[in-house]
Amino acid sequence: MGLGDGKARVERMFGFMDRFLKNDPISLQKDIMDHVEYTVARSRFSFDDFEAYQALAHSVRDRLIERWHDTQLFFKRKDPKRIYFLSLEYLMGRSLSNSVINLGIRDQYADALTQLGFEYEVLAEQEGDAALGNGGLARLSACQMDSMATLDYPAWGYGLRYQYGLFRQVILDGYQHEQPDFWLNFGNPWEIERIHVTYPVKFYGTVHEEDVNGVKTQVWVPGETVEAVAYDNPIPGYGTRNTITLRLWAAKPSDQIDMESYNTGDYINAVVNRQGAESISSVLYPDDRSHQGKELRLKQQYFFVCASLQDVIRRFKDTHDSFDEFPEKIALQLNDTHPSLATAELMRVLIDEENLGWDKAWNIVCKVFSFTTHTVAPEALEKVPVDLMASLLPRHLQIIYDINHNFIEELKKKVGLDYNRLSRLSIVEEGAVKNIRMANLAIVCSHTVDGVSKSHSELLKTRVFKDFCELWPQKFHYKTNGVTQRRWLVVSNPSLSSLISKWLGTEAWIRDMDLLAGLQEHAANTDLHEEWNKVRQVNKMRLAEYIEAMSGVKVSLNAMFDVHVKRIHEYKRQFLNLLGIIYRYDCIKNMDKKDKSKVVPRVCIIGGKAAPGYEIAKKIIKLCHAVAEKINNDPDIGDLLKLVFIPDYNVSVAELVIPGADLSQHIRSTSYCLCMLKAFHLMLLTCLNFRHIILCEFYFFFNLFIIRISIYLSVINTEIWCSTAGHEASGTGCMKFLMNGCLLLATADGSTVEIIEEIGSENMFLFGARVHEVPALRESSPLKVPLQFARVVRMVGDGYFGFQDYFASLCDKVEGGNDFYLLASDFESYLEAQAAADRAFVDQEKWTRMSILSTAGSGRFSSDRTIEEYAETTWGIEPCRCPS
Ligand code: B1H
Repeated sequence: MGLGDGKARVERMFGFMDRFLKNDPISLQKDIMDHVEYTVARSRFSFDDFEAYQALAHSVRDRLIERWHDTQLFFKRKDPKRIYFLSLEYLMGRSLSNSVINLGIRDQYADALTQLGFEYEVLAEQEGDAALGNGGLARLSACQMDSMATLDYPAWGYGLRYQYGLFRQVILDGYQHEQPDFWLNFGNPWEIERIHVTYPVKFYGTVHEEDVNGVKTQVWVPGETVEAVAYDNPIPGYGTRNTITLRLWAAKPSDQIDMESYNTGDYINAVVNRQGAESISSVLYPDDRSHQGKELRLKQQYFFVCASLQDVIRRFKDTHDSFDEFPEKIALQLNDTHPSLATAELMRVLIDEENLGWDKAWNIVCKVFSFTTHTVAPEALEKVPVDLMASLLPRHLQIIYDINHNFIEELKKKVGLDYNRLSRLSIVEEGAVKNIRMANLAIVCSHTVDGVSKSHSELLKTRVFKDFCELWPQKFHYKTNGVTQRRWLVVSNPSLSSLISKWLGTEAWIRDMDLLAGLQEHAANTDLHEEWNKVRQVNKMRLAEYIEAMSGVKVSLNAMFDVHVKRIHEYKRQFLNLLGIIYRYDCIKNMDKKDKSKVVPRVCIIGGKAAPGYEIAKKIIKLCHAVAEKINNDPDIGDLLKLVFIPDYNVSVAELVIPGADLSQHIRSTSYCLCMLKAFHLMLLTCLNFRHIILCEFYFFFNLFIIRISIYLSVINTEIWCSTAGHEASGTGCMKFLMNGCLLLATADGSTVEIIEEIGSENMFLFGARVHEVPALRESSPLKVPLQFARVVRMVGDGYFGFQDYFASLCDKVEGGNDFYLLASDFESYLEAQAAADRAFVDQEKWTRMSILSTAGSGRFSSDRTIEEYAETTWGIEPCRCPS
């Protein structure tokens, strides 16, 4: 017999309130052991570390669920304006340590486990990473979720539950190999499958016009239906009961059975074809920024926005009768262009399903969307071929055309018949292949467009979205990225965190990072120096052990740990780092004994994944191994220089590496103009296929001008530099190192510009051209390739490290005027910055002061600050704190 209905049932349920879980060691032990027996289904007399981890994770999950239910109920009752964050990627890493820290029960768990005969740290290490994203953009989403929960915002994250996350990197003989990431194979205690929360998502088919009550109506008859199933990941805030939801969608075959295929007698094939639906959420695309035109990628994008919007609208309709209130209650954030189909989808739902009519629907759409762009290069902006859109989403294509038509008509009233300008602003790109420009769609439909750093914002205004910024200057803003100090200090560097709290006399900085500035007044205190160095040395020891376990290389703790970890990309210039290491090796090799005694010992650590199809990036990884092989086995070098590659760099490896770094490199190229030149050439090629007469005439004259400039630049072999306009929109790795007291060796672009403002250039090692040097550089043509640079490149090219043929194309990239990322011209200033780092390192007092000032100046780079700015100026939402 059930509990009955209605009020009686609720009252009966409240009778169970005292069942809330307790956090004393005995209760925790009992819960863990219950999970060993009933969830993991192992005997309590025989279970291993992984099974203990699973039981532990489930007991933490129970506590998360309690808070999560309370929070969701509270939000429902209060009905505040909500933010829905749409992102195709989240790099969550591990959840256990983060959860127990945010729940405030880490020490209780550690005690409980000790009494059971287990070590908390050992069990925490059992967890694999959730790697549903590529790099900076995806980790940013994860950090921002943590901040939204901590700051009590009524927020939901939406994304895709990929069956396979980012590939695992395996190194064999120094070459990268990719293996699938079977992250769900052993279950995932951090998610809750919501089998009752499912929505149909439709694709393909045709659109025809029908007369409905005298009104001409477009009717979409889709050809395929797939079911989206929700998986909820509770995200706990720190210092609050609030626990928000990251809802990820998995694709399942639809229940709507296609009887015809079954009736044809081909039962087996009919069943197998149904399973094909699951491929939509099967795999994360590795970022090589070239998914354009891929049907599955577009399907993923639509699948996730369609399911998310159905969910948002269903929740809204639960408590509201009219759509008039929609914009007051809902903010939808587009994380880059990947979810920008949500704009057309919301239009479709409001017009075709809710019958609001175009004007009302458009009015709502324009008020709810905001868009963050993470892109620097115009040619990297996402485009979808019209043909593909027409086949997969025919109704959406119509809507996009209508949005564009209205926009262009309005534009004509404003700017007249300036066809060149109209064509640049248009959502539809004309040409041999017609494309939908997803960024233009997102901008036209959003009330606010944000960049991710101050310098990125300049770039948006002056280059990437110049036309749009001139048209709608009030729309464009920026919110400098940040990272969460909970993950990147409290979880990953507990001893430094305790030390900071001790010297500040409070733990309040964990929710208010600006308080770290209080360390400045102790920056010269010798007691703090001693404690600071002790903590840092222990972290270096942990990293050294890891290096030895991974690569067999023993490293000296007296050496400077110089770390360069991020995705491998030419613009991130790991090759420049390697050439610098070769130069250092060559110098040491040619030194006499006396000079050798003055060398500051270094351990150079490089890590990162190359996109599977990115040949040059893969060669850089191989070169790193080839150079390491030579250096690490050279008896003339000993501990003066070591080079190690850390395989399969991911969030949990970062948590170990970052606290152990003395110096970290953020040395991306700051040249932008050459990139523009490439874009102009692309435009030229596009123009050759242009059918539109007026545009073609314009492009003809325009391109004559461009060709002349190109020839001029290549003849005089000069590069135009502009250090505020780089290849990195922001960069967030540097912020994690900064807050851990690691010194930065960097170029002045992206977020580094703002780090300089916070800690001063005297506390970093900067190199590369600066803004005020640009005019002089323009005149100093032709630029000479430094001799040392030519020499080290030749060492690689001539086979000093073996694999001569294999590395030839890598050398070609920087020799003979092909040096697109300006390695040669930055080489001397790079070596000078490295030498300055050496000098500072031997002056321990100076180094420690710089290290403390780095942490002290990192307050601005908390994602809490970023999220507060979004909440106040873009989303218009207020905190909604669930009572404890
Ligand atoms: C960033 C991406 C990105 N910008 C396409 N753009 C992708 C683009 O799989 N894809 O198709 C994946 C990722 N990622 C990064 O965002 C910027 O390069 C960084 O500078 C920035 O710090 C980060 C977060 O804003």
